[in-house]
Amino acid sequence: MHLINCYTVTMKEQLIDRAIKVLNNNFQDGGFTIPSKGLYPFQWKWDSGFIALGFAHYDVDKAKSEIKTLLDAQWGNGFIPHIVFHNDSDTYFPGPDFHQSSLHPLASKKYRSTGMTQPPVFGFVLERLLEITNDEHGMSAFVKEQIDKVFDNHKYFYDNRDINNEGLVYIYHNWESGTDNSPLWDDIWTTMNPPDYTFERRDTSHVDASQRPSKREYDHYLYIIEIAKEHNYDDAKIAELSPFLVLDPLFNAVLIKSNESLINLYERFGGNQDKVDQLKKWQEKSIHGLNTKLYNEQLGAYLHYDLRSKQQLPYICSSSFAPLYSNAPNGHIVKRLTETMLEKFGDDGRYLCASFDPTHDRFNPKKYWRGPVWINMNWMLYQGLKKHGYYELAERVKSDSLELIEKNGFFEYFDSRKVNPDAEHNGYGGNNFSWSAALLIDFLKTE
Ligand code: 9WN
Repeated sequence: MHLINCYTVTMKEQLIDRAIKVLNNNFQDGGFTIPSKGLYPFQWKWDSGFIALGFAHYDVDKAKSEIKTLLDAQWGNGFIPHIVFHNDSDTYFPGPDFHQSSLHPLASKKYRSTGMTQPPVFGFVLERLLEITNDEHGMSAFVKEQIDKVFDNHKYFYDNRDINNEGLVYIYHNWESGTDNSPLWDDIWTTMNPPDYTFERRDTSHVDASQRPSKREYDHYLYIIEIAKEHNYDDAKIAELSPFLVLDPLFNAVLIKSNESLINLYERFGGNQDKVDQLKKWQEKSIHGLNTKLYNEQLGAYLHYDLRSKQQLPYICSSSFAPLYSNAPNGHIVKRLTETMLEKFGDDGRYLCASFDPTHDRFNPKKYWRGPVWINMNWMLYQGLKKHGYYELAERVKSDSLELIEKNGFFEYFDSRKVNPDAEHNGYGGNNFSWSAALLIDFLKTE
């Protein structure tokens, strides 16, 4: 039996109180929330979306502020950066002086940021805020105020990053995927030979190096940015020259899910028929693209597609199941995905859902996106499994997430092995991590 089923109301309340403390401690004077003190001292794009969902359950003003501060950094072309440097901090590398977003002519004049993005979560976040709120009137007004910025962000993606006109948008950096050092990228690193840069890592002064990417991996990460900077972050040049150019099933599934939400919201508010029509056109093409170019029937999973080598990358990871969160997969595909998840990731000795295939020799149970369980991925998988009627599996993903946090704390990621011979606890990376706290609140408050 999973631990969470034995929880009393008091135990749940205590967990929620602890989560609230984490979030409130990470909230900054500027009205935004950092993911984790020291390790991540700025505002991150997809973190912000998940964080807002936690706040929405107990402090609506903070939820709104989180979204506003992030969307306020949108560029003139609709682009939303992955880090907004509202403040100065020397505990993170690479910072604003390295990224130099101002090289792009349409970059925000108000905020320094990176010149790359992250999964477009804000469509579904706005819709979820309306599901959570007790103040439908006030929240509708807020969503109406913000929604066009999210639409413009989707337009940016379709106008600039769907280079084959197939409804699938590229990412040009592993940091855009959100799943930074996944073993998926190893094949791409072998096609590159970046300089051996000299720089001072900051992450490994907060977290044990065995849980973080290697120095050589960072060389690759910096090299791709140097190329983008040489071309002032111009999208067409990046599409032509970046050694990393990938169609990511997580990124595209989040875009599709957020399209769905934008359609629902615009239809609910009325007007904006032109935007609804446009979203529906994008959506049809994207779903077709996802199910043809990224789905692999033999492996029973969605895969990444490398636009440079023009082939699917044959690895299964938690992103392979992310389309469950959207309406894209049909009944047959949903069934295949759940079979693959159970067969490869779901034996009794494991918490769901490891970030990379535990049966593969590139799996590493402790290292960042090379194996550990991440709560934001589990939250999306839970929503998706529930929506497609796989209630038992959904409950397992949820109770595993809660048990991992309850036993270990609000860590950034967790070892999927139930009996872990390497450590006293299964929590790794940054502690007091904001989205682990925020999504625990959403899990427990919506029971
Ligand atoms: C680079 C903030 C971010 C998350 C990413 C996670 C990690 C950054 C890093 O932290 O990435 O963006 O420096 O390692 O991989 O998903 O948004 O929490």
